[in-house]
Amino acid sequence: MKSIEELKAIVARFEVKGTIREIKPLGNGLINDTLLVKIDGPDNYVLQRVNNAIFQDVDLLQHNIDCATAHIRRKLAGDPDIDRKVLTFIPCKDTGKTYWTDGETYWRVSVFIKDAYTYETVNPEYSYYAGKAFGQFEAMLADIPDTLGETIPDFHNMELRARQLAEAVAADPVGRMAEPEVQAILADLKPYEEEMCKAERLYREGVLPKRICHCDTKVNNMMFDKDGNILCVIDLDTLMPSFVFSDFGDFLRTAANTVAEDDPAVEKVDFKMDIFEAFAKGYVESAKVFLTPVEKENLPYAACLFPYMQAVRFFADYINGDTYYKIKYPDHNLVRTRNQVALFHAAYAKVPQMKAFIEGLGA
Ligand code: GN1
Ligand code: MG
Repeated sequence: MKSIEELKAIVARFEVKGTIREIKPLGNGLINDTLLVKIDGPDNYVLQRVNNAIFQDVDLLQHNIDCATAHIRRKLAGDPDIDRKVLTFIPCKDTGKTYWTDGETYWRVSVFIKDAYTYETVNPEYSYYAGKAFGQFEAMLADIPDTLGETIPDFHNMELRARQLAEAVAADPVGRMAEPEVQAILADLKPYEEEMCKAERLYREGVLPKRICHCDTKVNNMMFDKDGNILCVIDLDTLMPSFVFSDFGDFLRTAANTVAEDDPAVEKVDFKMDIFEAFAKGYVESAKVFLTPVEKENLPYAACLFPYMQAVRFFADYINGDTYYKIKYPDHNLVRTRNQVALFHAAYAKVPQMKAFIEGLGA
């Protein structure tokens, strides 16, 4: 990690206004490093080091973000609260681009949104608002004139994730395949693999579109105002063409779980139907302007796919020796895997109920 003086020098590369008072860690993302920059001036800022081992084309990534935020800004023109409803990235003094690199590390600065709150858990009322907000977010981006690229190619491609797990199992670089529990988890996941790859098949058949999605719709990536209204969606690195299942499924993966994604108490894991219903209602209300019947009828599948895919990703990282996700203790990825496997089973058992609810929402 850089020293405070080095961080200050990085911030000074950007067109920021005011004098820096303090720089301190912010949030708990698993990929990038995020810092709050307190300023004697009109705005505080967020400084982020973009993990370029994972996001290998930061120029493309910021291009996506610049296009998307500009497009949303055009749609919200005239809204007095526009600066809290869409992120503002600060250009770099030298290049005018919204990131700066020393050739090894990549940094960006955005305006810290005032009087906004993020949550790790939400009640049904907030889930309904979140559903509406993600539907609106996708609707606003549906007619973006620019071409956006995949910042992580095939990010939510379940076939690829299954292959990566199989490769990890075959390579077994740190000997974890010798653990009986690892073998048991593998056997537990395998029977569902083909079914979970359904989205890729529908895409090949030409009946499932890709749209610009957020692709990291964890609960804590939404900003609420003090009254519970959604201000904006943050963490836009994974904004890219994907299936709507990404945004629908990943929100529920975090919001409908009775516990956090890394809670070791797997017996407490359950899939909350009230959260599902509230979120689905809000989402379908705002997404119905573009949602096709195939997308809509597969929303319950999406609710299962994301715990499944996340289990596969955490599990592959555990087998690979923890090279991708930040971990806080040695078997953190195994604990996360157990949790997501339990969530997958809980959601899967509720598919008939979910289907009935979605059908009841009408056209
Ligand atoms: C990562 O960095 P963060 O916490 O927003 C990951 C997501 C996972 C999530 C699991 C680029 O997101 O896909 O769902 O962890 N992001 C990337 O908590 O892999
Ligand atoms: Mg995040």
